[in-house]
Parts: sequence; structure tokens; C-alpha cells
Amino acid sequence: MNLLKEELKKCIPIAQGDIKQLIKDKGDQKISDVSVAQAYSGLRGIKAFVCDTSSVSADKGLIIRGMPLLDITHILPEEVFFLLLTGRLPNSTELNDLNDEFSAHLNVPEYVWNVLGEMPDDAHPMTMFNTGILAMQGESVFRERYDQGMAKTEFWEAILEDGIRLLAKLPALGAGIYRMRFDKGERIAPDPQKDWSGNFVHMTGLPDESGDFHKLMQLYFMLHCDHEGGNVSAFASHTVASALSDPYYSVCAGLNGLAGPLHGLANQECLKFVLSVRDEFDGLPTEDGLREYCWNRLNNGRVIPGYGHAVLRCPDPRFSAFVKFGQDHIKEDDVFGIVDLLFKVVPDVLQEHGKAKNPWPNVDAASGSLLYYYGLKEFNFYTVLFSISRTMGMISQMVWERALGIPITRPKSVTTDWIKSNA
Ligand code: HAX
Repeated sequence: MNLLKEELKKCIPIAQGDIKQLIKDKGDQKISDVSVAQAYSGLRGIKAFVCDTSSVSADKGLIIRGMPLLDITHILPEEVFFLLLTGRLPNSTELNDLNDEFSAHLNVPEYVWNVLGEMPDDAHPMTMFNTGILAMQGESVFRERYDQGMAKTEFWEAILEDGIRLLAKLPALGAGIYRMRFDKGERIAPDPQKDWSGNFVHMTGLPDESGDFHKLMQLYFMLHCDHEGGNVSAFASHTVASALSDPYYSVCAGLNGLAGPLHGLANQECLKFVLSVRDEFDGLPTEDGLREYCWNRLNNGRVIPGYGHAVLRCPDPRFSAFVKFGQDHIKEDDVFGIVDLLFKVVPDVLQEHGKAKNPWPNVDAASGSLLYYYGLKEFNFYTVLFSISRTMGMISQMVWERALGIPITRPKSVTTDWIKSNA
């Protein structure tokens, strides 16, 4: 019994009615204007579509279905998936039911490993991960039912079914790629008794006697789940899904965007930067030494990874949650110490530099130091972890877009000549 689906069957008609009425009452009201400067600046700040799973406020950061992130850092990734979709946390029966749904679909088909096994030894783990997802596209329930003439009203159910099956497999796909790509030996089979994060830790084969790595991964997978609808990965998957490409195609499109260094790949770039500081100073630098090191990087035309954001204008609460975990568990660690010191130094440096609109740390500034401490040292793998989690947000957004019958995405572009004559 899929209790999540049953709950959505109750929520969706209410939201459909509510939105129909809203469009009737306020359909002609404006919510945004677009200036010429905005047309040339990555659509920044233009309110042009709706995402109800979460919102990002400039001064508070991520709010999931009305709940500020720092109020819910204790919940499990499985719970946050239910929350993103339904607007409330599951009770224990609903959570167990969702875990049973995941447990029924844990195994990645063998042909996926064959495909990945043929890739070059130095393939980027994100390329392998996205190839793995795309290779499974033939499994799509949405595609199969669409081919059989499924009615529009049933689209969301097929997306949810694909989403659960795909999400169930992602820890195994990620952990299997980790072992394959970094020569860690045979793959380890998933254990249906373990939770999503625990299974991932188990399948990496990394030691976790204290259970703290498991706790970190629960936090990690929870914190990265969603970040409203306009970020590169969410928007890319939203656009591709609007063509009724199934969730395998659409998630893959989003994750290809997450693989960019200005987006999800910043977590690998950030730890690379932190380790370069450690190597340069043979441990923890002085504040003055670190300031000079940051200026050199900026003067060479490079960004400080893990700092800045297109929407946020405050320290990212996801960063704060990771720092709290670090202070509680690995306070004395040198690499974590550098992350802490960067937080003291970089905002002032960026403010003096005068370019970045937001000088504060984002989600990627601290996570790598924690993963590194627990033995996950291969930092070009880190964006795969981000991807496992962010798929929850992409799937949740897709379910609602199809439930609300949002049509194909097709904004209008204009030419520079048109702007010259019309603006
Ligand atoms: N270091 C140096 N310069 C920075 C900077 C940083 N951390 N952040 C912004 N700037 C610069 C921009 O490059 C831009 O310079 P130009 O005018 O020369 O082009 C200028 O400041 C204005 O940029 P902005 O308006 O403040 O920022 P954007 O909305 O254009 O970009 C980014 C937001 C996150 C891409 C940007 O802050 C950045 O490149 N940060 C470093 C990379 C990073 O940490 N990315 C992860 C972001 C979080 C995320 O999505 N994770 O997945």
C-alpha cells in the first residue's frame, strides 16, 4: 500500500481547486516586471513560475513547506521527501510504508554496471552517475503507460512511481560507482533493513564504528533535498519534464546542471581549495596568511568556492547546520578548522573585493570537510551525494507540475535589435 500516494490523492484535488480559483480571481495581476538588464543577466530575480515544495528567502535561506530548515535538521531524508510532496511530516506508519516502497526497488539492474564498467578509468563520477540513470530510462513506468495511452490525470501517479523506484536505487548506484571508480573492491549488496542513508554508508564499505558517519549522511541527504524551482538543476529538470520526458531523462538533465562548478560541483571545488590551503600552510594558517591566500586567488580571476549565492544574502542555514555538526563531532580537526577560519576571513575579503552581492558561505563551504574526516576523501565524488539528495526535490516538483497540468515550458526570447527598438 503506497500511503504517500493515498495522501497525495487527497491533497491534489484541493490544490487544483484552490489554484483554479486563484487564477480566476487574480489571473491578471502582475507579479514581476523584466528590465533590459535582467534580460541579459540569467533571468535573476524574475518571478515567472511557481514552486510549492520549498522557497528560499534572501535573509533566512531554505524554507521547506513553511518550515525553516534549521527547525527540521533532525528529520530523516525519507521524511523530508514526504514533506516536500505533501506539506506535512509522515507519521510512523506512513514512514514505514515509504521505507517498504523503497526497499522493494533497491537493486540497480546488472546492465547498468556493464555500461559503467566500459567507461574510461578516469571518468568523472558524475558522468558515471548520470549515465547510470539514463541507462535505466527503459525502466520508466511513465514512458510505458504513456505509450499505452495513459490519461493526463494519471501522469503524476506514474511520475511518483518512477520517482520512488529511482530514489530507492540511487544510494546503491552512488555507492557502487564509488567502489568501482576508486578501486575499493566488489560492490556491496543493499540491505533492505537499513534506512536510505545507512544503506549508502553500508554499501560504500567505509568504516563507521561510532555511527557518526551514518548521522552525517542522514543530515547531508536531508539538507540538500531541494532549493525552490529556479536553480540550474531544478529549472533544467522542470523544463525537460514539461516536454513529458520521463523522470529518468528529466532528473538526468537536472543533474547535468548540478555537475557545473558554479552549482553542485562547488562542493568538490571547495574541498580542493581547503586542502590547497592546508598544503600551502602545512596545517592551519594564520588569519593574515589566509586573507592573503584568498586575495591571490581573487587577483588571479578565480572565485572563492563555497561563497556567494544568486538568491541568498546571509550565511546559508545549510552551512550553519554542517558547521554545528562539525563543532559537535570533529571540532579539533585541521581541515574543519580551515573551514571555520575561512568563515572568519572570506566575507570581509569578498566585501572589500566589492563584486559578489553575497559574501557569505553557501551549502558547499563546509560539507566536504566533514565527508573527508569520515574517510570519504575522493572529493570528485561529492557531487554524486548532492545528486542523490537533490533528486527528491526534482521528483517532488515534477509530481506537482504534472498534477497541476503545468504546460510545456516556453518563455519568449527577444533579439538585441528588438530591445533597441522596443525598450
Ligand atoms: N568569489 C569571487 N567572486 C565572486 C564570488 C565568489 N565566491 N561570488 C560572486 N562573485 C563575483 C561573480 O563572479 C560576479 O563577477 P563578474 O561581475 O566579474 O561576473 C560578481 O561577483 C557578481 O556575482 P553575484 O551577482 O554576486 O553572483 P551570481 O548570482 O552571478 O552567482 C554564484 C552566484 C553562486 C554562481 C557565485 O556566487 C559563485 O560563483 N560562487 C562560487 C561558486 C559556488 O560556491 N557555487 C555554489 C553555489 C551554491 C550552489 O548552487 N550549490 O550547488
